[in-house]
Amino acid sequence: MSVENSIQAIENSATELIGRTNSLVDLEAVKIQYLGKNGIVTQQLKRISSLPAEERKGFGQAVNHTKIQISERIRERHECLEKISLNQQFSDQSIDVTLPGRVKTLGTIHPISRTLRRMEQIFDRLGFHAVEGPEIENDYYNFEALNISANHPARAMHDTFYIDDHVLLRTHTSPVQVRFMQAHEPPIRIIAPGKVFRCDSDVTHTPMFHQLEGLSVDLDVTFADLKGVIIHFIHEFFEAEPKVRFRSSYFPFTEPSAEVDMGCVFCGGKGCRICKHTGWIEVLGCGMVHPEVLKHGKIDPSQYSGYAFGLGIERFTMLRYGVSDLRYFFNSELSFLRQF
Ligand code: 2NL
Repeated sequence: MSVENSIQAIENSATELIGRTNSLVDLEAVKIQYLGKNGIVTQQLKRISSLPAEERKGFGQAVNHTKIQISERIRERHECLEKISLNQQFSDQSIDVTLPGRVKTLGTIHPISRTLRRMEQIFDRLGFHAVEGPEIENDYYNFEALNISANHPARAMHDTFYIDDHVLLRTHTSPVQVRFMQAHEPPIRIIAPGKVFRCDSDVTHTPMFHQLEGLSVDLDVTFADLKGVIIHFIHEFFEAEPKVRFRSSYFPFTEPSAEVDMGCVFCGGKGCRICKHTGWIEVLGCGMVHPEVLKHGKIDPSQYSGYAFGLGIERFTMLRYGVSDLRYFFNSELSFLRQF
């Protein structure tokens, strides 16, 4: 083989090796193998001094040419491998913007809160302002001020949670209204929503439930005003105009007193399971504030009159949303709560 041919063979084998490298590390190894201090090409250059003078020039030129060619192939391959690695990096790190996002589960408003807000809105438009008061009360505000005598069955241990002889969990939100009367001159137009507690637990009773009471005290307030407000409220709340009837009843804190029934919204009055085949559903209690209760509220009954009413928020929620069991409101079952 001629000298030129052997140099060409070195170039060919280097070119082939370079073309087969798949990483910059491999390429660097080939570079060292050929152009390094003890590389194949470098060794050829070292041979020059041992050649006869007339061969040196041609040999030197051939080796240098090969060295330049190999360097150029390495440079090209380097560029190519760098591009491949960069593209690999891009595709590894790329973000697929078409993938679905992470689902954020949002909470929902509890149906009791929804009903409460709805009631507050309706009464707000009628000029009633919502007020709150303590859930832990004393027997004066919970019973005495409401004309509930000491021997009244509601005062018994089995109906009321007592903390001690005089301190208890309120059994209705009426104490809020008594406190409000004591602190404000008429005209008074308030609603008192909130938690109430009774020592009672079965399929249709929970020891804690929610009540909304209303109170209006002014000059010349009559039962007709009460009827107007209650009928309007029922029509607004149910977004329908069921019949409403006032049935004579008794509460210690109102006189006269009435219970209010509305035509069954489920059967249209024909009779069904929900209205127990009467065509009527009892929804609230009301009446003209008893003069003794006005006096406890520091209001002169010879000058002012007032009406009051009380309703259960759970019951209204069940009727509006068709909830069949009271216990759904308290057992935190997500499949139930997510419907609202
Ligand atoms: C019911 C309905 C009612 C009242 C609550 C009340 C409050 C004051 C004065 C007079 Cl401060 N009355 N509230 C009146 C009538 C009915 O609740 O079924 N209760 C057992």
